[in-house]
Amino acid sequence: MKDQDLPLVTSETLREDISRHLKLSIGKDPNHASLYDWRMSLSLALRDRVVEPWFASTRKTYEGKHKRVYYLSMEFLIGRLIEDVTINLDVEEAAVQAMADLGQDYYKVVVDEPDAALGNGGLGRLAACFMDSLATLAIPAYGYGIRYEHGLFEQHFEGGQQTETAEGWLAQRHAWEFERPEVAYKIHFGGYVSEENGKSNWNPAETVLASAYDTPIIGWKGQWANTLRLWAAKPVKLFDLESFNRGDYVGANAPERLARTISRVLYPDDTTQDGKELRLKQEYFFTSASIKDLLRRFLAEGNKIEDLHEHVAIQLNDTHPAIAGPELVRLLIDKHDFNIDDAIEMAHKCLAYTNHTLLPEALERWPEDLFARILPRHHRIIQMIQDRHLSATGTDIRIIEHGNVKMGELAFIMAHKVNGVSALHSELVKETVFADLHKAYPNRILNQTNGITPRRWLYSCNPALRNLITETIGSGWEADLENLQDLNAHLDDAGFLQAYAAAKTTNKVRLAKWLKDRNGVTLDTSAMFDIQIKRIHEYKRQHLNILETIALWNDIRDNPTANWTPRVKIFGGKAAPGYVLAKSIIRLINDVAATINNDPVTRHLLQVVYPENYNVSMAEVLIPASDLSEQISTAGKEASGTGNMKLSLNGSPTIGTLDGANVEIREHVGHENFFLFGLTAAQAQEKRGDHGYSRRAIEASPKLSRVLGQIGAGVFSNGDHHRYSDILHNLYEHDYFLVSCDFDEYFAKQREVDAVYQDVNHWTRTAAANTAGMGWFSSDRTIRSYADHIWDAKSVT
Ligand code: GP0
Repeated sequence: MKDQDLPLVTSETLREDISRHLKLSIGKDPNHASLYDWRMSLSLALRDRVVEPWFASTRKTYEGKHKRVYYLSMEFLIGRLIEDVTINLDVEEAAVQAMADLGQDYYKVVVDEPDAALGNGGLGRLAACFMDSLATLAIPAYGYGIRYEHGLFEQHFEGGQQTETAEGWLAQRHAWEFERPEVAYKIHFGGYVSEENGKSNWNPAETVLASAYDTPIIGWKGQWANTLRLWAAKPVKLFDLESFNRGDYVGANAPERLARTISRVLYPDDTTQDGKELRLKQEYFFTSASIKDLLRRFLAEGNKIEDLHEHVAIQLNDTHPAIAGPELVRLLIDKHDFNIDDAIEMAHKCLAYTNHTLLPEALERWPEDLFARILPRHHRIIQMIQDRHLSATGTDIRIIEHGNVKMGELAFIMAHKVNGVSALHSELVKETVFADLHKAYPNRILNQTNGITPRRWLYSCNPALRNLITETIGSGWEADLENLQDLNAHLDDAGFLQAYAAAKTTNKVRLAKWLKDRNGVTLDTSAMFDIQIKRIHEYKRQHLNILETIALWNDIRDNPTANWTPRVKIFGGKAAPGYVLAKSIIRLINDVAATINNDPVTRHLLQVVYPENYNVSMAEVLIPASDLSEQISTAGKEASGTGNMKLSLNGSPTIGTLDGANVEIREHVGHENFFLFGLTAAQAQEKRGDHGYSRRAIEASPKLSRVLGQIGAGVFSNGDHHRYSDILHNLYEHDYFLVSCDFDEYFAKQREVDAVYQDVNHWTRTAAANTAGMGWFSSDRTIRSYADHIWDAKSVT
């Protein structure tokens, strides 16, 4: 990539553009403009500056006939965009100045933007980081997804219990997108297949329109921009005039309601699937529109369909878009006269699939009758794909089995490459979920360890550390994160360590202020900020953390004058609305917080805070302020984690298990800078065969027995003995996630953390070593590796 000069953006030109947009696009006089009006005007003025590089990128891709990457994902967890754009265009200073000249506070405007929360967690945020890196690396790419009217629900706590309300980011105008009414495809469902002269015809029962909305995604220094194209469902027929004329006004709206339901709401389940018809329709809806769109683009450029794989790489982000295989096969047969074998072969060369979990409840499978009813033609195509696979491999590994269509098997068989998301996870993929398929296709599985974009997750969210890094090693690290290694030469420099600690304090003060404004709580910023932020799930073991908190509380009360290390335990995360035990864990954390925070004996030493509605924007405030990163999943269960990378990069050492990418983080930052505990994946698996292990482990641990006894006695529930019987029963009787077995080692490791924290120099060096060692975890590295090993795609120079 050539480092061309960005067009000069001064605060004056930007100010003029903001004023013009306020007047002509928003229709407001400055005297009457609201915060919203200013935000729209600023966003539009910034968007104007993305358009040129966006056009230029499209032109270059077209002229050079470059291969394009199509990233199909049900989720894109974008967050806010103003800062993203000012930072990538390097116009933050100008924007701050321009707004100040207009009498406005830029940062107030920035935080007024609602998060685009079109995802649940790690999987969706990974897609967003990948879009950032694809643009930064100038790899021609489209992200394809759904323009949900309602993103992930908003979480509230009522009496400590999670409640949910609908999220409404599109209630306001979304300034970043361009509507493309001319780009629309008919998407069909249901009906039946008829045969005519050896050709199959699909006679669908239902049709909706997929209508495109484009958001340009600008890379670092504004050198390249790609497109995030999201599909909204619209009715083919706007309105049923006949019903209206009959006086049936509700019925008249039926076509519209039916269609819009498809892109109405993001399913809020993270790593579980519940086989709902609407979900299958969503998957087919966006996948079909995307495949039709990429074929149209490919043919419009005058290419021959036989060369498709040389110009198109399609990445399936999990199995949600796995129907892409049969859909592409269908279109090649019906519209391009391929025979079935050639069509399958072509689809195979274009498609690759990423697996994100081994949890059985996440593996998508559809009841065959439901599947055949919604997608009758694809059902048959899948049978043909299966037949060919069975005879080619001589195995008995089926896609359709026991009345289910298994999307993992479908994705694996159709793809030319299948990847896991961390070294450990990819090995487990080979040994467990896809063991048989791996034997049948031994060269198909490879690893691509996840990464995070350093632009959002350091440069933008942590200006204090960003400035120190640049002062210390110069700029360049933003797009070449391995440069952070140069910090290693400064780890024994007292001045550097002092500045490093000061940056952390700045961020902790910022977080404390944020929490004060939001929740009215006051934090001791010299206390260790110990943070666990992620979806609430048994395998992530937030309950292990809160049980350890209670045990620590007990110990402090037993001996209040000992040399304790003050801690603030911070939790953030949502539970799937139907996940009863996860919701119980949330309530327990809030109950424990209410008790402990009111204890005059301990409250200067131990505090628990759990701000509601954790999202990308909250992460941007919490992560830079973290001292300790909790990555305590049961080994073998967390595919990778990416929050672990963000925290470590921002100078928050990990207390964690050998799970997911923790293993690789520990190698990169150095074993001495990582607080390891717990069973390994192999030991965990073995332990499960050891009947009665949890009860024995609890009985062998006085601390844990005491804590569980307190919970059962109602210490945190106003004397209610039964409020947490689900959690207690689970721990005593099953404890599949081995909380009981890892408890004592976790508690002991926490006390080791306490001791190191008291040695300020030692602690700061540990934190800084984390930053220095994390360069490899840039999503730029991940994307380069996908480009080389899966897509055969190149950066445009
Ligand atoms: C995995 F299967 N992940 C799934 C899913 O449905 N949703 C989801 O967010 C996550 C994994 O749990 C992860 O380990 C991983 O880093 C992420 O996908 C991206 O690969 C932590 O969030």
